[in-house]
Amino acid sequence: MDTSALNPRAEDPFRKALEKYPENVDILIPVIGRSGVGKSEFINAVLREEYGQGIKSEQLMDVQHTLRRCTVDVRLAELGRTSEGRRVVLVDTPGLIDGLDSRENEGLHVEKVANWFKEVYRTQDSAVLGGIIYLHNLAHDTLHHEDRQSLLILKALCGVKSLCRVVVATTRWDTIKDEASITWKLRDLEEFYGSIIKEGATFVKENRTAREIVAMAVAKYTPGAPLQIQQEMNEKHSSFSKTTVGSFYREPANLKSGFNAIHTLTRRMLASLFG
Ligand SMILES: Nc1nc2c(ncn2[C@@H]2O[C@H](COP(=O)(O)OP(=O)(O)O)[C@@H](O)[C@H]2O)c(=O)[nH]1
Ligand SMILES: [Mg+2]
Repeated sequence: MDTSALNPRAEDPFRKALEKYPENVDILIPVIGRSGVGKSEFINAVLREEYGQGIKSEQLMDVQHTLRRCTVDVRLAELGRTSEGRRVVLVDTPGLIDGLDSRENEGLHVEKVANWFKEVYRTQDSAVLGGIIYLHNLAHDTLHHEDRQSLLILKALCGVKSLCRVVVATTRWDTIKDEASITWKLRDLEEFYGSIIKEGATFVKENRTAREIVAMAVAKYTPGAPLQIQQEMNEKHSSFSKTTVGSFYREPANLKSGFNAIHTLTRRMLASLFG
């Protein structure tokens, strides 16, 4: 991949966001969410914006063309390095939940994401974690069980204190022609993600470019604040199954009870909307 200097323009939202980071460092921006939500496509959109349509297909992330998940491993997509040696690296991840997989398989994919966060903790000098982009499919007409479970997994990975690092953005704006429908959907989603927005997560309400969303995540620099999964795996040396998120797969009841709490919240929200 062409790694020529990124050198953002003066008005570029990247410029200010990048300046907060130490020089000569990779800024890692993981893109996470449910399987099929458009994580790989989102990263490809950034790569195309950055390098133009001439980008080679092997430089792009694999995009899912069937109902089954296709991103099964963590994969990195590097943007160019600035003259100060800062480089944004987007991280494509396996879906947190697919809905078609067995619970055991779902757990294995989340474990890969958890292990990646564990690795990042160990490479703090050369690479630092920026914000986390969490994607939601705007084209869905209803909130699914998997959306609630995926949100629980996000919360368990981050922990309450690190939810402020999350940028929630939506995909598939191009498939919805009706402006009013977009407004309604966004309003409902803002309520759905209210519990993390309250903790400082950003919910992107406008149709922003993928690159602008990455800049928002880069701006979420919180040095020296490990995620809950890093505290558990790196600092307490817990195995994945002993972590908060790992316990969802060890004891399915944990995910169910968490899910029930969100379900009650959603019911209350709907009751307040529709009486
Ligand atoms: N129309 C449209 N299709 C999208 C968008 N984002 C993703 N897709 C399609 O949705 C499918 C799943 O996308 P993918 O990036 O593989 O999802 P991932 O599992 O989250 O990585 C692919 O067929 C994509 O082309 C979008 O914003 N608009
Ligand atoms: Mg993918």
